[in-house]
Amino acid sequence: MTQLEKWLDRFTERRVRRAAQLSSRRSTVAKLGAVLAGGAVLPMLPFDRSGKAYAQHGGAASANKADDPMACEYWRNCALDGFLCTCCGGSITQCPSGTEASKVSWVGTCKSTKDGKDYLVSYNDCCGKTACARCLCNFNERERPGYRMGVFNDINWCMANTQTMYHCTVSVIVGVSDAA
Ligand code: ABN
Repeated sequence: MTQLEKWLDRFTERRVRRAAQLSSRRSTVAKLGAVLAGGAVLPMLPFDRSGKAYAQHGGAASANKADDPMACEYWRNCALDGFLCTCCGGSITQCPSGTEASKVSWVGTCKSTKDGKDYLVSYNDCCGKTACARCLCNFNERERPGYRMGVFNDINWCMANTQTMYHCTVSVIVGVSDAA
């Protein structure tokens, strides 16, 4: 199964589960159970470090990709899980037309290849169209499981928007570390 197929599987599963929960009178009990079970089990689960390992894998070619906004390896994408908006008719910071930025987001801290500084990057999902399905990327530097929501990337952040359909993800710099 390709990475894209796996991602679409997870995406579809989540939507179906969510629809089922919303339509069931037992959803409150189910949610409570999920929270209790999740609280007990999640801390025991291993972190997925595969994206990081993949990021560290390349040589000269990946150095060039680190400066290419249309490549998964672009330096700002160090904690991005989703489709790059640069491949979907948008830009690094602009959602494609017909979509709007998610009202909530997750953040990552990525080292710039230009000046070596650490930047705080806000990843906003773009919402309102079906999944773009181009340039699927999954990097997880400093990413944490769902109980640390602000640094959790494996969720559809369009959930707080009126249009909840996920299309792609932009990465916006919101801060810089002045540590040397
Ligand atoms: N935050 C990107 C994303 C969207 C939908 C499902 C998983 C991950």
